[in-house]
Amino acid sequence: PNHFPWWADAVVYQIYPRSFADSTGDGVGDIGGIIQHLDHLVDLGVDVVWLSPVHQSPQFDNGYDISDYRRIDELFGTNEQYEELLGGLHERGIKLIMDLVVNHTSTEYPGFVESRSSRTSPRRDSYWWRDPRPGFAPGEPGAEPNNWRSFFGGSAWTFDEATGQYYLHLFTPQQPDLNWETPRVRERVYEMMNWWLDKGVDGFRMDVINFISKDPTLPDGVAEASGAWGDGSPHFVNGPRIHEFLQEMHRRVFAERSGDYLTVGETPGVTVEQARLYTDRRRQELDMVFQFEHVNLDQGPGGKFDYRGLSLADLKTSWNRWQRGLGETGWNSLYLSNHDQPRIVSRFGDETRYRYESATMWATLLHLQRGTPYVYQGEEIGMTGAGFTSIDQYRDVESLNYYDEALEQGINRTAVLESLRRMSRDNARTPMQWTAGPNAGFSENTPWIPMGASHPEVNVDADRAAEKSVFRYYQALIRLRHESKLVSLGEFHLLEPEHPVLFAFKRTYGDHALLVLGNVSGEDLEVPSDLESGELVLGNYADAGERSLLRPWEARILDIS
Ligand code: TEU
Repeated sequence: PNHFPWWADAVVYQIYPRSFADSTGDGVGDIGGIIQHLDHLVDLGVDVVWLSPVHQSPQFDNGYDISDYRRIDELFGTNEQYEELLGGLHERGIKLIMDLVVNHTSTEYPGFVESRSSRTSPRRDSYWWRDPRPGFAPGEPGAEPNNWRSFFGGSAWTFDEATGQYYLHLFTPQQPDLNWETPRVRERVYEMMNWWLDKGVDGFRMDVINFISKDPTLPDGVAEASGAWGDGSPHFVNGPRIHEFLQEMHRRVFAERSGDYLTVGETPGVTVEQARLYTDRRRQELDMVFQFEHVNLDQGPGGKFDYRGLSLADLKTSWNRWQRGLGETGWNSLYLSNHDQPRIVSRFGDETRYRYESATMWATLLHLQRGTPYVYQGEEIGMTGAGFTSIDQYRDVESLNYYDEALEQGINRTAVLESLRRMSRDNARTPMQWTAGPNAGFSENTPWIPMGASHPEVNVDADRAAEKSVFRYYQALIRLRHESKLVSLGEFHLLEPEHPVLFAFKRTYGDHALLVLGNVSGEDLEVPSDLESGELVLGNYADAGERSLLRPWEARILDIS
């Protein structure tokens, strides 16, 4: 039955608040700035906004370290302004989902302050505290309770002098992991979720939600072949009680409610099989998840800075597996950009000669799949990577830690800066480019992070006035999804799986069918003769061209019903 929920043909827009628009002149984006640009979202045609965290935070990880879950940080504004934003979006028919960061809190969260105050604190079991490894003196290398590593470098454990124990943090030492084994922890999370839903929030994007269940014995991970690197991920990714916890969350938060909500779990390391479990609507866990297979394809075993380049065949295989695997049961999110990923036009496209063509070609391949597309701020105008050349321009803790670690390991500075130029999260975090004015209209004062290199040329005003407008192309893609059940629900069929530069697939729904073609290269491409027919629905070149040829980065959608 195709009675899918409202989000089956919805498009979500992600706002990274500190880089969207600054209304107070302090160089940091804020809620007032978002309110000033709501009509940009209306024009684009999106249905939902996912707002990255604006809660009170010491900002060690740009707000993914929360110290008060019910208070908006003054850096971004007030609780009243948040309610004004919520009202402003709702009156425009746009929903707002909140970033839910509950795998960990900030070390400044009162519950952690209490937990660390003594071994007998009533909150001690809200986090993961462990003695030094037997036979080791506290603080001595190797004394950490296990060999898990933080995603941001170093051990996942920090020694706390006051109580002589270590606490677990999969991310920065300022982001201690909550212990979900403790019922009170879960209760507090559900209370907080209900508090925000009662205020009218329309759902949540759940930060690393598949990390919340750990193997409570916290066993050592398998030290990778490269030596000391302890990979604890088998013991905290998709852990033993994850489905139990998510089903309990659903019962305690959503089951009694009748509104139209959206939940999307960020689930690094998830497989198609696991995603079927997370998103099978009969299991009442999550509506959809962010998987990471396609955004890890250009990396080697050393992780994101071990750059290997993208093979199109791998991407076609991966996307086909996800489209087919969640074709009957479950649901896909569709994304190529977010605040953690390099900008797509610089990563997999051509940020110079064919910026418009490659941005719109990738958008076509993504938005014509079955699933819910996510548009990251700036993606709709083809914004490019930061183009930073000095470590002084970077702000992201992951990037700064990598720079120090890599230099310590003897990797030469040029290579490290090249890795950052390509893969740093700051590539997506340079300020949104609105106008040709100072700081591209983002702020009247010096922004918290340097403007991206493309800001003089690439901005909303210039793009929307241009002959070749990425924004107008995104409008067309989003309109197509809203108008066509085939686009939102049709079955996916990959074509030409072996072709090295042609990405071709079909979507079928009843007796309708669309053919989608993308030339993933900067050269002309001969189109296989059986893919020439059909009525042009949308293309990213001004004229229809020849059916036997795809021009550089050309995308073509044909009705072949
Ligand atoms: O990201 C989780 C996550 O998987 C990241 O470690 C990601 O793999 C990495 O950034 C890619 O290099 C979420 C948030 O999106 C991220 O911004 C936070 O830093 C992180 O969790 C901790 O909250």
